[in-house]
Amino acid sequence: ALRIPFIAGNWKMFKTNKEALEFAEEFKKLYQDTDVKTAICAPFTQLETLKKAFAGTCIGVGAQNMHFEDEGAFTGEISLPMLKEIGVDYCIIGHSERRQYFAETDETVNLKLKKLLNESDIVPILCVGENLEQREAGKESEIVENQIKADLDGLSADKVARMVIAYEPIWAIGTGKTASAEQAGEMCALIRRVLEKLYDEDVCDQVTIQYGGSVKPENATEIMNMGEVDGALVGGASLKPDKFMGIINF
Ligand code: G2H
Repeated sequence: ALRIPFIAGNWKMFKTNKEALEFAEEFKKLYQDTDVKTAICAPFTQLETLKKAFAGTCIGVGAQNMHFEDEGAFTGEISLPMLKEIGVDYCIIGHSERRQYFAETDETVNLKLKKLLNESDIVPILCVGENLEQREAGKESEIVENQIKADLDGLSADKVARMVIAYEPIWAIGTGKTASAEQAGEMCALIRRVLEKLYDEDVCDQVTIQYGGSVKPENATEIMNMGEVDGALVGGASLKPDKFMGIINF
């Protein structure tokens, strides 16, 4: 395969530091002899704990959000220099829950991507995807294409090539409803075609494209076997080491 499979966990707002450490100790023992890359995207308070716990392993650590300014009067926010100091490897940008509940827009997503890619080696995991109404109206391709265009606006090809993009249909998130493997494959293929149109074949070959939305050990194989799906962004099923390993060993 051209790209190494990449399965990332998104813990959302789960686990205390103590619980994160317990997970890490168990997960380290399980994650061996695999060619699949992995990372845990955790709440800010657990990032340092996880970086220390995973030191000397290939297990990456990611944040779930970041502000686009270096510092300022932005109560409750975390900046790139703060993440850099901890040494995080990844940062989720534009997750649908941030777009839905915290007023994230394509514009702020774009500013955050520019900040990350132009000023650090942290790999963004950009989330895109349509909601149920848009899917039922047959507008999913148009919606996702427009999101990608707006989110990547002004970014150079060499920067985009380093990114991970996760296709997460909003109607399949935490609902137990999974997109069919075909739907996941089709949309990941569409994202790659959009990248080829915007940049070139080289860039589009390098970008890792994940599917996200109710991925579990039971459906991981089918989804991962779809041509253009390089990985998965896993919420609920990433909270338990053995379950998450079941997906990594798809
Ligand atoms: C989608 C996904 C992780 P879950 O949000 O980003 O969560 O696997 O729980 O549907």
